[in-house]
Amino acid sequence: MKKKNFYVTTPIYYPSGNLHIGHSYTTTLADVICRYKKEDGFNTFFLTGSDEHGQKIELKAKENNLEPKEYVDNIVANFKYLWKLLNIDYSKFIRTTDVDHIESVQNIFSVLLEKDLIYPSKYKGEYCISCEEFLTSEQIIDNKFHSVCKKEFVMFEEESYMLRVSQFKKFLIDLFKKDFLEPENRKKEMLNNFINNELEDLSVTRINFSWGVQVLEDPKHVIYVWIDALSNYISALGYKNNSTNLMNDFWSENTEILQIIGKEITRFHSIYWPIILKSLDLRMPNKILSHGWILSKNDKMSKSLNNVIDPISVIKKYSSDALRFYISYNLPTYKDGNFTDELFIESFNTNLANNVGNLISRTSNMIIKYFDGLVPMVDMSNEKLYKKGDQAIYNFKKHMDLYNVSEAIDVALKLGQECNKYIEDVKPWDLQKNNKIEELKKVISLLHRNILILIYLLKPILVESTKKMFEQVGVDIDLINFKSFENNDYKVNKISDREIIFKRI
Ligand code: ME8
Repeated sequence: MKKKNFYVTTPIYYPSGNLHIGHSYTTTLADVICRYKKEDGFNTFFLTGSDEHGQKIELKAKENNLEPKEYVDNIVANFKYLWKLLNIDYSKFIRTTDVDHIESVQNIFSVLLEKDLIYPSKYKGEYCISCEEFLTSEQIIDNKFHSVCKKEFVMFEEESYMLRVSQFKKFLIDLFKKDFLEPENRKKEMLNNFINNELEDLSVTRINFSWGVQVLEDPKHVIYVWIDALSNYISALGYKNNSTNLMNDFWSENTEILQIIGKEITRFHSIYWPIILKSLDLRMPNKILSHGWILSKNDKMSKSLNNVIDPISVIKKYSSDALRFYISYNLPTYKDGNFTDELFIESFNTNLANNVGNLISRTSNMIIKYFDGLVPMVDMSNEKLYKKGDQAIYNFKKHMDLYNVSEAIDVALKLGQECNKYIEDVKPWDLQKNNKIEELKKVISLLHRNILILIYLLKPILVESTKKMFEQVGVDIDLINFKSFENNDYKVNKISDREIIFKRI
C-alpha cells in the first residue's frame, strides 16, 4: 500500500528582527508533530521560511543603511542558526525572495486577474505597517493605534488592485461548517466578525514602495505582502514554476495538510488563503491550527512591543530539549500561555528530572545491581501495569492524531508517574532482600518495557536525549518503532551507564 503523505507548515516569519520564543513555539510544534507522523509511517514534508518583502522590511533596511536583500540575508542566517540549535528538521526553508517563489506569485496573480477575481480600483483605509495589515474598526483603539501591536497606523489612499473576497461568502460559510479551523472559538470569531458580516474586497497591490513582487501586467504595482506570503505554501512545492514539482505529492488528496499559525493571522489563513486556493482550483488544507499567544505580562510577546525572550539564550543556558519540552507540554494550543524562568525550571524539575529521569536512573541502577546489567525478560502481559503501557501508546496516538501535543505528552508522563509509584509500592529492594527473585524479575521486566514506551513516546520532543535514554536501558534507538511493542521484539544489550540524564536545575 502507498504510504500516506503529511504536509505541515509554519507561518513564514518577518526578518524585521531576530526570532523570539513565540516563533520557536509554532515551529517546535510543527517539528514535533512532523517527527511523530514520520514515526507513524507517513511520508512527510515540513515547510518553514521567511517573509521578506514589504514596507516594514524596506524601512528597517533603510534604518540600517543596507539594501533590503542585504539586510534580510543577515537576519535569515540567524533564523536558520536558531532552527539548527532547536533541532528543527524542516524539509525546506522558503524565502519570498527566491526566484522560483517570485515566478509562482506572479503566475498566481495572473491567473486571478484572468479570471476577473482581481480588478483595478482605488483603496482607502487604515493600514498598520508593523503588521502589514489593513485594519477593521474592531482592531483600532483611540482612533490612532492598532490593538495588537499598539503602533500608530497610517491612512492609506491609493490606486490598488482588489480581490473579490465578497464573491466567496457562500464558499466560506460552507467551508466553516467543516472542522477546518481550530479551535472552535476562533471559528466563531471569524464567522461573527467577518464572514457573516459584510465581507469587504481586499486590496492586493501597492504603489508607494517597491520592495516586493512586481505585477507583470502593471509594473508600477507590487503585490501586497499577504498574497505574496500565503502563496509560499504552494510555491514551495513547485506550483507553476521551474523548481521540483512536489505539488502532486503534497498538495494532493492523498495528503494530510496541517497549517499551524498564531491566532493574530487567522483571518489571512482561514479567509483569504482558502479564497486563493479555490480560485486556483486547488484543494483546501485539512486543518488550520491557530494557537494562542505567549504573553509577557498580559501582552503578546512581540518584537514591536519589545518584550521578547531570546530562545538562543534559553537553549544555551538549559538545552534544546528543555525548551522543546516546555513549549510542547506547558503551552497547550487552545489558550494563551506564559513563559517565565520560574515556570520553566519548575516544569523541567517536576517532569523531566523527578519523573522521567529519576525513573530511568533508578530502574537501570536496579538492573545493574541485581542482575549485573542484564535485563530480565519475563512474560508479564497479564499485569495491570503492562496493559497501561499499551493504553498509553493508544491514547498518545489518539491525541497526537488530533494535534493535541500537550495532552499526548501528559499521557506519557502519567505512565512515568505510575511506574515511579509502582516502585514505591512493590519495593523491589525488599524482594531482593527476601530472595523473591522470580517476582523481582517480573517487576523489572515490566518497568523496563514501560520505560521503553515512555522514552519512545517522548522521542519527537526530546530529540537530543532520546538516544542516551535508550542507551541507559540497553536499547538501540534505531530498532524501536510503534510495532516493536506489539511482540516485544527488541534486542536488549547489557546495561552499564549510570549517568544522570536530566539533572535538576
Ligand atoms: O505574521 N505567541 O510574521 P511574524 C505565540 N510574515 N506565537 C507567536 C508569538 C507569540 N507571542 N509571536 C509570534 C507574520 N508568534 C507573517 C506571516 S504566513 C503566510 C506570513 C508566531 O514574524 C506565530 O506563529 O509576525 C505568529 O502567527 C507568527 O509567529 C507571526 O510571525
